[in-house]
Amino acid sequence: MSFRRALITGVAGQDGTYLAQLLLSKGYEVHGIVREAGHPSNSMLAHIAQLSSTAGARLHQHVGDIRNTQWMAQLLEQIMPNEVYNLAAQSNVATSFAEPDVTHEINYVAVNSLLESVRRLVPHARFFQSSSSEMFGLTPPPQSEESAFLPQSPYALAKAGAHVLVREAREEGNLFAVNGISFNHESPRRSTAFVTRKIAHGVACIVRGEAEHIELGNLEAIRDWGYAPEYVEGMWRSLQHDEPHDYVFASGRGHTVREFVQFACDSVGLDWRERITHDEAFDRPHDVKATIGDATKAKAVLGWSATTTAAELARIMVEADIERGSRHVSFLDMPRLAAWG
Ligand code: GDR
Repeated sequence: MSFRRALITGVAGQDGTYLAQLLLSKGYEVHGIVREAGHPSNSMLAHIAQLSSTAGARLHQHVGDIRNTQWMAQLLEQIMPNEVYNLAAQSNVATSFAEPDVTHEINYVAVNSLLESVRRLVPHARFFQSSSSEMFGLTPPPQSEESAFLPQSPYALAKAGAHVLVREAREEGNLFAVNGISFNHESPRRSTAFVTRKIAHGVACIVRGEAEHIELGNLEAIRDWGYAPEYVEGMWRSLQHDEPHDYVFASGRGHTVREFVQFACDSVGLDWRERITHDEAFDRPHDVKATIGDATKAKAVLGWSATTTAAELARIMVEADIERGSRHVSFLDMPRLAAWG
């Protein structure tokens, strides 16, 4: 296998850690950007580095902010990556209503600068942008690469803008640039700011007798939930193809938030009806009603498909939260992934 070097922005996040593990297992030298040295969110990376000393030696962390254009350019020149995965984002839709400017800076302006730097300094590098199903907003499911963007949040608006920049960089700037439009993808490495992990963590607390209920917002929203390690495989495959394209990564199955609660409760024999309460603090000014993806193209071109069902995902996440106990550490999902190191 020829030697490959990848740069991952947002490497300490859920997708970043899974992708780093995948690339290390394939022999890559992996450079990842983290925001702060020593931050608790970097603990999973440290753990990955310890899984195998040879793979760990190929994992390099760089501390900085992707909004710092000059620093990012210097880093690109220093690393000269063959592949760049832009996973860094203000990724919380609810937060974007409260912090639209920061969301715009990170999710749109910084992507523009990064594309410019890639074009100027490493034009042969392959570029992956983490696009989002939220961009479809009001467009009813099923949503594919051809569906219209009708964003309903500052988050979705910024992601849609970045998506267009990446497409232009491919079509007019001759970059090998790919948008991966991922639908919701979850794992025990999710933070509790997202509903699936909040539910899994809440169920584990109920099982331990530490809580009675889970307080949630909109239960009727329909999402297409898949298992994150499968989605980073799709990201990697999209950069190995002969030509750059945009792809939807999704399971093609939609469930309400209420159903996800039911799956999580069923996995430990709880009656979900007795376990949820509504708290309007978690309602959003606008909430996307339904996203269900059509990943036909990813299957046909990349041979990629999502296999883990939402019910299996809920069980995996609840089990991990029960195993973790009340320690709140983030060394999650390690038995399953030890083999990847
Ligand atoms: P989403 O994920 O906004 O779809 O974006 P999230 O898990 O935050 O919300 C999913 C749905 O659950 C409803 N909901 C709640 N959400 C949260 N976070 N907390 C609650 O208490 C709660 N109660 C109900 C929400 O209203 C929503 O309808 C995720 C992120 O990962 C994005 O970065 C990514 O782009 C998209 O998925 C695809």
